[in-house]
Amino acid sequence: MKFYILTLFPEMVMQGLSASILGKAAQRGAIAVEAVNIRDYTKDKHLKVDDYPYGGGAGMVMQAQPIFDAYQAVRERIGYVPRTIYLTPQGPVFHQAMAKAMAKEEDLVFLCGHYEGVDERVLEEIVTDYVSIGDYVLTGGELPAMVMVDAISRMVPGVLTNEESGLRETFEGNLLEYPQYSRPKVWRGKEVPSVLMSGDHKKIEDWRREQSVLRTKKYRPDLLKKADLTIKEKAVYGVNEI
Ligand code: 6GU
Repeated sequence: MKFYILTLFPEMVMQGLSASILGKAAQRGAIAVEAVNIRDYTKDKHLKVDDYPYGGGAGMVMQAQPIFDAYQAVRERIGYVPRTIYLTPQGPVFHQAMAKAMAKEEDLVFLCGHYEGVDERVLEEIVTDYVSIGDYVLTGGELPAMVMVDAISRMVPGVLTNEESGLRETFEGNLLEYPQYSRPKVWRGKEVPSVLMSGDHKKIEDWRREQSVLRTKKYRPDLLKKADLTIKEKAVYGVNEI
């Protein structure tokens, strides 16, 4: 999977995505990340990439030409019209199933906006998906792009080791993860739950499942409605059937 991130802040994106698991995955060639500097494509002699909005109002608007030319350079290089995501609070909210679906693409292009927005005409020309990462406003699309690249990369074969991908995951089955403990057995007077030291794998599995359901009920009751629960679990935990 190759990610192309069209941005005015290429260093920010590359720094954020070169550490830890994604950095190692890139070294192995499981993913590749390329930040494309929109400013490199401006035809303005002062390297300007924004201008005042027609009709007036606060702020500046990113102009169509540099963005379109940056996009075309990628498009010509890969030889087809790629899925192109514009990060905007006006899109549908990103979720795990979207990450999974996008991980199947060969290439993904992200357009990171700034200032008061992007000239609508270039969005109409190149964008295939409008995506938000949540109901709050950020100063630019870079952090959302990094969030999406992280979540999508984890779903690309070869990015996580066997052990990492074998972990039961939050949002698999719409349940939150159970609590984890490591040494020491007692820390600040707090003991590790004894069941985890019992060596009884069935009991441990049942306890973890119960903890997942209880946590989801407590912190994300909205998710619990969609969770894969057995009839018995629904009765025990008081989850209403439709
Ligand atoms: Cl994708 N972009 C910006 N600028 N703000 C956001 C967002 C995206 N998602 C939530 N807030």
